[in-house]
Amino acid sequence: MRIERVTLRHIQMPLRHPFRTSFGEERTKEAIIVAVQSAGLTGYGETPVSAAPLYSYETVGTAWHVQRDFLIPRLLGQEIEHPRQVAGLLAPVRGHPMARMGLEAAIWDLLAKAEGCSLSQMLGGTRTSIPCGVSIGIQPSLPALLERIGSFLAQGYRRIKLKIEPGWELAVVKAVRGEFGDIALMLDANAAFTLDDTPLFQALDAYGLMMVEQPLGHDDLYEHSLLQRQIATPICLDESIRHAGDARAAIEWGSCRVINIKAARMGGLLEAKRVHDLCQERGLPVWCGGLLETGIGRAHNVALASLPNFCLPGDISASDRYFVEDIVQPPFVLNPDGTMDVPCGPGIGVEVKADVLQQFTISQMVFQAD
Ligand code: OSB
Ligand code: MG
Repeated sequence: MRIERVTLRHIQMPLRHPFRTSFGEERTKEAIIVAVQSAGLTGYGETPVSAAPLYSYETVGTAWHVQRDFLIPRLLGQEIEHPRQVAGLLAPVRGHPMARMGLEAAIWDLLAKAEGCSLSQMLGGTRTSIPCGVSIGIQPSLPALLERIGSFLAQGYRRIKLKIEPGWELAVVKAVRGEFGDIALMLDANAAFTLDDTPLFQALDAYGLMMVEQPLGHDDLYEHSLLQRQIATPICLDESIRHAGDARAAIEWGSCRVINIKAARMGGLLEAKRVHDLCQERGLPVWCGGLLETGIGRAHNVALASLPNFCLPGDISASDRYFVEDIVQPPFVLNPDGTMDVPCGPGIGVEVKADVLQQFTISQMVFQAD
């Protein structure tokens, strides 16, 4: 298919609840929504960047610049038969995985729609529904946190992930175990600790956590390997794993026992699948992380999470956990058993609501092939 036209939309959507992590608080979900058109079909993708470079170095501004000036010119007018060609066309550009992801994901959707198959099928997915967890930000107080956990458990979520930072960790875990007993519980530090905090992680071993995510440096593998040797709780890496090469090093060095796969962090679904396949070969479980995506990015995440080695509940929650109104129809909903159905229609399998998308768009740019 010839890439005829690409549209970028910078959107801002109010989040239903502020999301606070060790690196900051988000009240608004920002993203670049990418639409790629060919032969009367439109494929959609999402670049889930934030306003500030706090989770990753990319921002709305850097992603827009790199897409507009370097990535889109390499794709416009090209004949693409399989999404794997995208990585080749974009190979001369270094880094900027989230900028790449929006474009690559839109082309996956476009080509799946052209073939009349679902994105899940095209990726090699085997699950028709996926187990869901929820990631809960740092709360203003302990009672507020306990209430929030209670309401998510009542909805059916199968595992709870708590964001932690220095001062919001051991006592919180103790209180949560006291209130809710043996629930599936894990922590995410977003790189807020150092090796000096090893005794804290040793103390957390007593609480039977499923895992602790990214306790140390955002770009570190070595110190995580030292920490993992000294604690029983499995370490899960998020920020540090940028591609299959990092995953291989982390496995060889014993830096983690679980990997959080986010296609946006890895530059696309193809690289995410590579990490999935490698972990499957090496016996590491993986789960699908999230970046507070709209229904478009969520659809890509759900399709990815239908691959066989996504055996743990991920950070894929229902649309209503994030937004009053999602930009896709139907919205993503949680089944009472804590699972979510994998859409089976062509491509991402959900319709983009043009009016709602327009309502949240603050700027837009169209690129046309000659
Ligand atoms: O570290 O996994 C993370 C959200 C924004 C940035 C980083 C992270 C997160 C989440 C939320 O944990 C996951 C989600 O529900 O999308
Ligand atoms: Mg994380």
